[in-house]
Order: sequence, then C-alpha cells, then structure tokens
Amino acid sequence: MKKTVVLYNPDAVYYTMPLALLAIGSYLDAAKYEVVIIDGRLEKDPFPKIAAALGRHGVCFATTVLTGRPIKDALKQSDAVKAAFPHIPVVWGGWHPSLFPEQTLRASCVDAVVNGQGEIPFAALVDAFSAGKTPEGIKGVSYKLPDGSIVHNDAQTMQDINTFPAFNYNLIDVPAYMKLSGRRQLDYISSQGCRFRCTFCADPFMYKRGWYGFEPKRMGDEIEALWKQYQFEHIHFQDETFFTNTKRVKAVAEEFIARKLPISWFATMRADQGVRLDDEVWKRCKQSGLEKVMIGMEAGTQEMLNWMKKDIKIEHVFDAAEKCIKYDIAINFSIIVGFPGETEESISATLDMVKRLKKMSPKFHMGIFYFKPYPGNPIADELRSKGYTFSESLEEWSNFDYVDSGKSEWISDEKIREIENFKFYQHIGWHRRVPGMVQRIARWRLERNNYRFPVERVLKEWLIAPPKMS
Ligand code: B12
Ligand code: SF4
Repeated sequence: MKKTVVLYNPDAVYYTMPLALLAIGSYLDAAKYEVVIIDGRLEKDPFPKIAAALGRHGVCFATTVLTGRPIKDALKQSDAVKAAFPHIPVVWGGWHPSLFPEQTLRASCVDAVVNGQGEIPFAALVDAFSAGKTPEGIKGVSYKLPDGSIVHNDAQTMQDINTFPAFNYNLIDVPAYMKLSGRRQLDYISSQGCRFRCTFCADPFMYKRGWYGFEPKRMGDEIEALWKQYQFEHIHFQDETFFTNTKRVKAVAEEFIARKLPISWFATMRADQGVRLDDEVWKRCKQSGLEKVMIGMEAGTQEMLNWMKKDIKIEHVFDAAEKCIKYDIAINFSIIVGFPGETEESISATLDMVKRLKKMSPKFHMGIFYFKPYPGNPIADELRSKGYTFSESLEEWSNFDYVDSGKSEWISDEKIREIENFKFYQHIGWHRRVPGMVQRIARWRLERNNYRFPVERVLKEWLIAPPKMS
C-alpha cells in the first residue's frame, strides 16, 4: 500500500499553478508514494480534503510559503493538521521558511524546514519519515528535536535542474487554474536561480547566484506533450531570468517553431540581456510566439541603479525597449521607489523615465511599487545594523504586505500623494477604454506634473474600489 504525501499551497491572490509543489511532488518515487496536492486558492475549506488524504497512510504534510498573507493560511492548516494528526510531521519549504528557518521552527506546528532547492532534501526527508527516522544528516534541512531545540543540517549544493524529472501536471487540475486565471495559460518554469546580485532581492540569498536552465530539446518535448494534453494558448514562464543564456533562448524558440506550436509566451528579461540578444534571436523569439516580457527597470537614475548593484545602464532599458518596439513585443516594466535614503529628486527622475518609456509604446505597462525592507539581502542587512527592527515571528510576517500602495517609510506623505496621482493619471492617460477627453486631461496633467484637485481620481475610487494585491 502506498503512503500519502500531502502538499499544500496556501491561499493567495492570482492563480499561478503551484509549480514548487509540482517540482517536489514529481521528484518523489511514485511507486512508493501517492502525492496529493491541495490548493487553498481552489478550495473554500481545504482541511477536510487534507484530513482525508492524510488519513490514507499519511507520511507528512508539507506546504510552500511565500512571505505575507500565505503564512496565515499555512499556519491555519498546519495547526489543524497537528491537532488532528499529532504524529504526522509538518514540513515548510519555499522562500519564507528558507529565509527564516529558525523563526519558522519556533511555531509549534512546524517540525522541519527545507532551505532552498527542494527536490532532493524533501525526497530524503519523506523517505526518512516513512522509515520512522529523524531528518538527522539530510542536507538542506532544519528541524526540531522533541525537546524543542533546533538543528540546522549542512546546506545543500544547488543541483542542475536537468537531472530532475519533468513536472507531473496530472497532480493538479490544470483546467481549473486556466479557468480561474481567465486564459488558457500554462505556467512553466524553465530555469532556477539568478546569477545577478541586486541588493533588494532574495534570489542571491536563496540560490547563491547559481543558475540552471533546462536543455531546449527537453523543453520542446515537454511543452509539446503538454500542449497535446491541454491545448493551452499561452505559456507564462515563471523564471527569474529566462534570457540568461542567449544560445539557449534561440534554441528554445527554434524548438517551438520546428514543432509548430500555436502558442504565445511571456518571460522575464533583464534590460542588459535584451541588449545582448542579437536581431536573429529577437526574430526567432517573435516568430515562436514571444508576446510580452517583464523588465525590472527599478529606478530612473544611474546612481540608484549602481547603488542597488543592478548592473545595468539606463541606456540598456531604452535599447531593450526599442528592440521590443521593433519586434512588436509588449513590456511590463517593474519600478521601485522609496529605497532607504533615496531623495525626492531621484524619485522624480524615476517618474520622468516612466513617462518617457510609456510614451514610446502603448504596449508598455509601468508597474510602480514602494520599496519594502525584506531580510535576506544587503539593503535589509544595512537597515538592521542601523537599528531597524524586522518582524520576529510568523504571525507578524503574515501581516507583511509587500504591495500596500500608498505607504512607504522612506517617502514623505506629500511625495506619496504625488506618486499615487502620477500612477493614476499615467494609467488613465493611456488606457484604451478611457474616453478621449479624460485621457487628454490626464496627459496634460502628466506633462506639467500638475495633480492639483484630482477629481477624476476621487470619482474613480468612489465608483471602483482598488484591487486587493496580496
Ligand atoms: C508564481 C509567483 C508568485 C505567485 C504565487 C503562486 C503560488 N504558488 O501561490 C503570486 C503571483 C501569487 C506571487 C505573488 C507575489 N510574489 Co511571487 N513569485 C512567483 C515566482 C515568479 C515563481 C514561483 C514559482 O512557482 N517558482 C517555481 C518553483 C519551482 O521554484 P520555487 O518556488 O523557488 O520552489 C523551489 C524551492 O523554493 C523549494 N520549495 C518551494 N516550496 C516548497 C515547499 C516544500 C514543502 C519544500 C520541501 C520545498 C519547497 O523547492 C522548489 C523546487 O526546487 C517567483 C520567482 C521564481 N522564479 O521562483 C516569485 C517570488 C517567489 N515572489 C516574490 C514576491 C516578492 C512576490 C510578491 C510580493 C510580488 C508583488 N509585488 O506582488 C507577491 C506577494 C506574495 C504574497 N504575499 O501573496 C519573491 C519572493 C517572495 C518571498 N520572499 O516570499 C520571488 C522570489 C520573486 C523575487 N525574486 O522577488 N508570486
Ligand atoms: S532582481 Fe532579478 S536580476 Fe536582480 S538578483 Fe533578483 S532575480 Fe536576479
């Protein structure tokens, strides 16, 4: 009789497929274990399903956890598992527990944490639990002893993801995610990690600047098989930096073209990587269905980009934008304002750059976010050394809201008002469905940085409540 491993994705916004759970679930030995993935975003009340699955020879309950709201639900379900099945170990993995293994294990409902890449440590952990052993010696795992003390095993070395099996999408209800996300879209991850060192990002901590990407032939085979099964129209690559290896990008595009896959695709691109792609590769990408890229512009002055070690030049952003216009590819730009110590002039320079980029193409979307301090990176370390206090427990972290528009510890209230107005007029100034007259007024305001008496905004917010972001 197979033993059951229950993998849980906590409630969150958006309906991206639970790729982390597919990664660790597909690596387990299917001859020994029944893997059950339960998603808090798909179930009104997930616990009865969790309990039913654990009731069938459950080995462990494991959940993936991002910082913020998902912690609340992960705690709720883990507590419920502990209460109903005290003998079943609870494992947390993913970005938040990897950054805070000690704090995570202080929660009474968590028995073990997998730090970083999960496939190998989790499989070893499941085998250990199944054999009635402890996690002693399993690299990449931190765990709690019966007396409550915490043990951190040695760190693991990141493995080449080409050595891992294909994700078994049959473990999830793919059509349900497509329906909820409103598009026949498949989420897929083709690489892990990132070689860069941006000082606001958790990736260098998590993957130690390692990067591995799937071989193009493997991707072609997998994606073609998935297309035959699900007939999706779009692939959303969830990679941190899809365009790291130019040769790979070209070969992947050629795989899609050779197989005549009728799909479009989206991926994240660094501006410098866009500049490095030669025209031949851009052409292939377009031909194979590249629809949109996401580029982290981050800030509008070279000084700020250097400070955060983004390792790009302002010109790279414009050059990558020109390439996208040439090949008719849309861009979502991601911009951060309000870094600790950033001046108001620097923020204004960023907003000016946003305006310049937005004018270049109606297919450019500008997402402006406020910096939030998040440990596991050099900016946060410096803040801590200056006395800034971070959350001390999972409960506190569960209230952390990354997006929280309209709030920043490092920007004056007046400047925030200006930024929020800027964001609003930037949006309506170019939005297709906004009447021409209102668009013209918005652009007039933007041109002059004149946001006095923002009646249009007050009216809109009165009519439509802002969306929930995290
Ligand atoms: C998809 C995604 C989302 C989805 C989450 C979908 C879901 N499952 O619930 C959505 C859109 C909701 C989302 C939201 C946000 N996200 Co997000 N997101 C991603 C993204 C692009 C892909 C995640 C993924 O599926 N990766 C593929 C899997 C295979 O990799 P992985 O998650 O790293 O998993 C491996 C290990 O971590 C580990 N592992 C993971 N979980 C588990 C569980 C167990 C039990 C074990 C043993 C191991 C394990 O093993 C896996 C295989 O090796 C990542 C970037 C990235 N490429 O990873 C950012 C990322 C995770 N997101 C991030 C951020 C900042 C956000 C937002 C704040 C963005 C925003 N400004 O709105 C919000 C807020 C999240 C919230 N509080 O709700 C950060 C980190 C956040 C953090 N510290 O928790 C990342 C790393 C991007 C970045 N570099 O900044 N996100
Ligand atoms: S922000 Fe992007 S490029 Fe920079 S370290 Fe993070 S994942 Fe890499």
